[in-house]
Amino acid sequence: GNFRGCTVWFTGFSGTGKTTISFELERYLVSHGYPAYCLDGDNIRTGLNKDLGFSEQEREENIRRVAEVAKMFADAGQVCLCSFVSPFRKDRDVARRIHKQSDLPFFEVFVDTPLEVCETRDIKGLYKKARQGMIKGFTGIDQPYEEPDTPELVVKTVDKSVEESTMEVIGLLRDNAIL
Ligand code: GGZ
Repeated sequence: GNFRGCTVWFTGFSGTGKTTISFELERYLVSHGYPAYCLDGDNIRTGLNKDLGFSEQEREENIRRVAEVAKMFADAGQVCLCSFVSPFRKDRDVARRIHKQSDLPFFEVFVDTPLEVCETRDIKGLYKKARQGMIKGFTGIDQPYEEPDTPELVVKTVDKSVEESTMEVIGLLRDNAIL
């Protein structure tokens, strides 16, 4: 067929549900015959980027490397699903540019879950540690998060199921003739 790869870039605070949505999306796509693969902190920061921390400069380098890898996945015909806090607009713009230079579709999805909700969920207990000062430079606590101005999609997760959020992204891919 005429299926082409692309990258879907999820951005938002820790605990928004980026990774959860991207795993559900991967499951949906693969079960419908579309090759898809997830990249996130758990598989990138333990390997390729294990030399990087969370300073502004290290996040910039983290995002740059991930974007280069995602570009290759997309070029190989995969739907590459990237879930990174990626708090800085300029870094996300670099990721976009890296794709556009190779003529590969890039979709920025802002997972818009309020900080209070993420902090209340606190799945990994990281917000508590950040509040106690045990983790420095935590996004939303003592480092900024710059909201996207013109993302391709905004997903609000409050009072919505993972399946509903996932279907919104599927809709985006359909609207753009990826699926
Ligand atoms: C933000 C941090 C931090 C700090 C560790 N700030 O919920 P998580 O645990 O699994 O997602 C967060 C992840 C962020 O890594 P990214 O590679 O996505 O960040 S970035 O895109 O900004 O480079 C969180 C955990 O790692 N974590 N320390 N200080 N999140």
